[in-house]
Amino acid sequence: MVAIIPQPLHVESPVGGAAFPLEGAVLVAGPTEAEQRVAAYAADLLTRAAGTRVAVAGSVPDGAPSIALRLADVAGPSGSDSPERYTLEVDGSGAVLTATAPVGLFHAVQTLRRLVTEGEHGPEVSAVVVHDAPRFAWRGLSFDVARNFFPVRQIELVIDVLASYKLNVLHLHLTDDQGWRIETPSRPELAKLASETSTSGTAGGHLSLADFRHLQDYAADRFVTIVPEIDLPGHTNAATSVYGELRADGQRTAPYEGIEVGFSQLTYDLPATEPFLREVLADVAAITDGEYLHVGGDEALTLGAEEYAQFIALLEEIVAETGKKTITWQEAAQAGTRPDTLLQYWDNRVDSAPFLAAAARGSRFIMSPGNRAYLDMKYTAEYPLGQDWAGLIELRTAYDWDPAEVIEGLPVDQIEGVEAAVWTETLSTQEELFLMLLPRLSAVAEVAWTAPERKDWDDYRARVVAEAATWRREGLSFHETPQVDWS
Ligand code: TNX
Repeated sequence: MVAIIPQPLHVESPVGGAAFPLEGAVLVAGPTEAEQRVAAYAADLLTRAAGTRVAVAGSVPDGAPSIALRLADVAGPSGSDSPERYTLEVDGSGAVLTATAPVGLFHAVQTLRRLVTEGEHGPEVSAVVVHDAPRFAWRGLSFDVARNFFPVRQIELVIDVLASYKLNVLHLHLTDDQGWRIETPSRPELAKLASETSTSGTAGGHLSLADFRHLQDYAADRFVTIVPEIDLPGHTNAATSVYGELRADGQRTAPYEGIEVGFSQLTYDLPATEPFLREVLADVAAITDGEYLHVGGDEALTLGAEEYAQFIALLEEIVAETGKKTITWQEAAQAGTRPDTLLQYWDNRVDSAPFLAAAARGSRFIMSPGNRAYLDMKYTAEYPLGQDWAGLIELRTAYDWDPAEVIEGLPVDQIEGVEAAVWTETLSTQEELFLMLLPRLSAVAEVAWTAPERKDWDDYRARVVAEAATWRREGLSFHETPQVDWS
């Protein structure tokens, strides 16, 4: 069985097609730095998957099987013009991976890795032809490192998993009531004084500028873009615990280690507020490679509609002045966001009229419906980790949905893509984090990548079994849901 996740657009397994052995196989790639980097990544990935060394070479020794990476103008399957499209052809002599851009080669490598099986005479790759391209351009995970901090190595592991499922955005929720997790040079007190708290009572922490630089490079090597979120004007207790001048009463708030939401806010009319926003957002923009800054906008429950709208307009103006584009959570739609502000949909309990109105103004959406994509929801009522306000999310629930059907009447071409989200009020260790992410993140990845007519629960359920071997090998925990026969 060809067990690729996410399911490609076209897969053909020629009847009686021969496999090629990985023992003695060499990788060859075009001369550009990008191709050579993908080849080096492929060598490492295939070596780990096969348990035998697969190395990059300048040329192929006579008769040796080869894995060739080529940049060439491949026609997209079903007319796709996605720059991420790729073709993978495997026969008895080796594999040819073709793409118009390095990112397509990278995706082809991830597909190839899943074709490695243990044959009679060692690891091999079976004959197949794959033509593939994504449904949505934006495929990500929102990761809350504010309620509990997760150190650089654990964020790297998350990036590796994203890349393996062809997800291309890591949205880092860097600030919240419980902590400020990013160094901001204009306001060094924030990370210094407000990062030692967390909901688990554990040490806390923050990313230094060097950490953030490193993570962006690590992600870029895997064709993942980091989107930083500074959550404003609610979810701001960490900031007000440092600066009393951000409060109407001038008093610093107490550090917060609970899991309530919606109680904290900035105050628009205070003299300290706008300089704070400008300095912090300029700092974050200056260190961000990607084109987007996420400014939150969720659950500012203590703010009146008018003051909230003033904040959203100011945040959009400031972000635009830094040269970046704005993302907000869905609530900002009510404030009348600019058409080029991306809106992230999450709370499926509310009326969709404001989103349809925003869509009519030209807004585009990232779909993160809480009842499908919130991977901090429990699998079942008895599951020890997670929350349940958006519902219980067993694997099938995370799999069986179509982003185009979440907001009735929203034109599908205004859906930029899909993000899963993992909030971490109840999660503080690597083990807990991955129990919630896996296997569900692979399901949401298929929602984001795979054409709806190519999705099938029973087929996915059979394919996901093979992932467990990789997770075990990489030391990643996962929830052995009874919806899958893992044996
Ligand atoms: C809602 S989703 C929140 C987060 C919480 C999450 C817990 C969103 C934009 N706001 O602040 O962490 O629920 O599930």
